[in-house]
Amino acid sequence: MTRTSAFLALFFGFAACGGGDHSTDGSPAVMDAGTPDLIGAMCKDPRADVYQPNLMKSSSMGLYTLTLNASDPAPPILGNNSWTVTVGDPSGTPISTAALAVPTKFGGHPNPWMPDHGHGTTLVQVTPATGTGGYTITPLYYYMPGLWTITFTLQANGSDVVDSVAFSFCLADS
Ligand SMILES: [Cu+2]
Repeated sequence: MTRTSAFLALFFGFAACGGGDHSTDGSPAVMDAGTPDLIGAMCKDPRADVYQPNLMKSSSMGLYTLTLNASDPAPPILGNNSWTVTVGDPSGTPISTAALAVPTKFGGHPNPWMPDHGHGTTLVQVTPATGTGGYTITPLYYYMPGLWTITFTLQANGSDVVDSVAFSFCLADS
C-alpha cells in the first residue's frame, strides 16, 4: 500500500466509522494492510463466502448465475483487488444477454459495504472483458478488516427486472 492510499484508508475509516467499538479494528490494522504477510488472511464469518476460484452463485430471483472466476490477489486482500466474473444462465452457461452493474447504492445503503460498520468504500468500475458474459471488476478497495459485501445487479436487455447476487468476504487483520 502506498503512503497515499494508507492515508485515504485512514481518512475513510475515521470519516465513516466513528463511534461504538469500531476503533478497535480500525486504523491500526489499515496501516498494516499492505504488508505481504496479510495477503489472503480471511476471518470466519457465517455470512461470508469461502473464496475459491470459479465460485458460482445464483442470483436472488434465480434468473442468473454469477461466477467469480478469480480475484487478484487470491483470496481477496485488504487493499486493492481486481476480480474477473462471468454472467451465466441458471445452469452456469455464460450469456451476453444481461447487463452486469455494481450500483453505488443497493438496498438503501452504499455498495460495496460493511454491514457491521454501516459504510461503503470507493467506487467500483465494471468493464466488459473478453469472453461471453465476462467482466472485470477493479479496483475493489477493501480498506479495513471485517465483513465486506458487494452486490451485483443483473438486468436483461430491455427488461425492467433487476436481479442481484452478492459476494461477501471477511478480511482479517492478521
Ligand atoms: Cu468499517
